[in-house]
Amino acid sequence: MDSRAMRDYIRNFKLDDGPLGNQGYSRVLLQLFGFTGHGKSSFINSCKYVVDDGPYKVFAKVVRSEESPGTMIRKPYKLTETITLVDNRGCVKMNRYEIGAIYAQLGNFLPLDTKVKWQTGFTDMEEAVLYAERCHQSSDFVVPLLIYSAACPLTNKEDMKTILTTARDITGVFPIVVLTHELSEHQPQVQESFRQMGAKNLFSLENYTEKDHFKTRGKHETILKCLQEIIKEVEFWMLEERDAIGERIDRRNILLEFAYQGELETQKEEDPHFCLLL
Ligand SMILES: Nc1nc2c(ncn2[C@@H]2O[C@H](COP(=O)(O)OP(=O)(O)O)[C@@H](O)[C@H]2O)c(=O)[nH]1
Ligand SMILES: [Mg+2]
Repeated sequence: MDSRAMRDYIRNFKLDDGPLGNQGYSRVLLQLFGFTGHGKSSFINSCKYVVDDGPYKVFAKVVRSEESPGTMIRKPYKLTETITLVDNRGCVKMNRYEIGAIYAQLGNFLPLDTKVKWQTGFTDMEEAVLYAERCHQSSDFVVPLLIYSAACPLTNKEDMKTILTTARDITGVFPIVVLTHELSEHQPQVQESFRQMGAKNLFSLENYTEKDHFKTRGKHETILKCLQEIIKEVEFWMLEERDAIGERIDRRNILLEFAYQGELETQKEEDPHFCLLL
């Protein structure tokens, strides 16, 4: 397919068109996650650029933490009638709380476009999840997208693998890996590491950026191709019979279990005889 055909395919994709219909889902949420500075916001802007096919615009800005200390905003960007990209808060340290918060974001258990407190414990997490239940987010088909810079060789593959598999358990979909900075000399090594971790859907690309958004066929086609392949995955998953509400309940339980175990470990570190009663 050429650029125009890919763009039309992406723009025209609808969940209703599959043989089983939309099965209770009204949109696809591409849930971006990963380390701060690896190119999440740039990827959103690049996707808008290639799909809208207009002048380059900055939609997703870098939200500096000092602007809203202790809070986070999950910002949605509508790409097409069906597809919305979500700029989740990036993580810096990958400690237990950050990872718990990433899972809550990925599973779509935190509200969109609202400031929410950064959860630090089980009760916080439970409250946030109960709140999200009222926002009717179960009609979102969630696809996790790990944005990772190929300029950063992986130092802890075990931790990354755990994050990928837990993200799969919480969303029902193994994360699609998008490697940015594809021109980096470390790219082959980083790509191989992710393959070893079981990432089958792996895309390597160079984002358009504020400084360099000179339109090239190569960049346009690579980003369009990535979006097209993601949609094909969604079409494939939608061939199976699904239960939007049931899936959500199962995943909420996985998330709360993770938060509960985290709370237990923290309390035990403080008091070895501690026992959390629920
Ligand atoms: N060379 C290059 N720079 C990139 C790429 N993606 C992002 N950047 C730059 O990396 C910096 C951080 O990107 P940003 O999108 O804000 O990362 P985020 O924190 O994950 O949202 C910015 O200065 C971008 O211009 C890429 O693929 N190649
Ligand atoms: Mg950002």
